[in-house]
Amino acid sequence: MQAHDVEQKVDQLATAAMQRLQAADDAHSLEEWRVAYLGKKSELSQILRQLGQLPAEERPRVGDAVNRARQQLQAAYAARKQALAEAEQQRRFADEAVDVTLPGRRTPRGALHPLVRTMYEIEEIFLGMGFSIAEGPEVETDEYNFEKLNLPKDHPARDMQDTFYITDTLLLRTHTSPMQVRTMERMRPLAPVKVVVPGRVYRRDEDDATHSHAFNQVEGLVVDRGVRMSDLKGVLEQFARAMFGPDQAVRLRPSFFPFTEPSAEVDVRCIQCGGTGCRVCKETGWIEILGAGMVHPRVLDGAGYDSREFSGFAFGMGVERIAMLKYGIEDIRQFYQNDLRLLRQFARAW
Ligand code: 2U9
Repeated sequence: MQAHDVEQKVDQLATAAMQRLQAADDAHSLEEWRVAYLGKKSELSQILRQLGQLPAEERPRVGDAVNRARQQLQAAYAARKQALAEAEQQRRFADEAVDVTLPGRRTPRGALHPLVRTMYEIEEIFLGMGFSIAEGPEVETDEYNFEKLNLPKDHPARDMQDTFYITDTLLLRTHTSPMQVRTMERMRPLAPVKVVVPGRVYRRDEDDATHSHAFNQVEGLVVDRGVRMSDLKGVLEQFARAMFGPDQAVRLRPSFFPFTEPSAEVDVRCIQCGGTGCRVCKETGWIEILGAGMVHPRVLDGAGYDSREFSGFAFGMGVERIAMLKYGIEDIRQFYQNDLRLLRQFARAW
């Protein structure tokens, strides 16, 4: 081969290589290009190895030409490599850009259901008066739910508390009172007994705006020597003021419950109108919030507290009713529908 031909071939190779370099647009194709044009098996390397076949006086010229071509390709390779690296970095900067001026995403925070909150508020008030809290099973025996509360079989007052039976003797409790009986039996002969029992209860009832077949109660019981009706009134007055405002007045109206004698229904001044008369209190100025009475001697004796030595008072309230009055909710069913439009109105820190 003539030196002239070799030089021409080197030129052609360099030109082709420079063109192909522009097509190498990632690290992989760039490496393939390097192996093809600058590698040990590249044509340039082969030409260099075959230099010895040329006449001695021509070798330096051809050698120079090959080296110049090599240097040109090496420089172009380095430049291309850096350009690709910079382009890749720019792409990643763009891809991974974070707009630190965007508003943050808030983590939604849960809150207590208004019924649970009301329950806690009620519990807190009685804890403040020295009561303990007890909870018991929702599935009860006929004996504890009825018999021990002076509601014998075929007593007409059982109609008021018709419930869901599981067997002849097992049922869903109609009030939390059975747990108060259990508390007395467990405490006996200690005194005083001062306990409130919150929990879910059941009645065989048609659901409407103010009734639900399952609802929540807080009941309370005090048993000691010398407990009087005035103690009942004082405790309930204290409760009404803590729950509905410091100026609250309470009123007791005679009533009947099988487990208390005497019995009373307890009213507070209307929360809506303050007593002048409105739709909420049906123009009476008073609103019923709970039932209460002196524990029936038969209930005391049945739980092991001799009614000649001990007396007591008890009360019961529907948590839904209290929450409806306090928060102005007009339909009891709204508590159970989990509609966030309602629940969010009560979503504040406890
Ligand atoms: C024992 C002795 C007596 C609990 C009482 C009431 C009056 C009462 C109702 C209020 C609204 C039920 O949720 S409601 O429908 N309760 O009127 N409850 S006295 O008397 C007891 C409890 C336990 C051992």
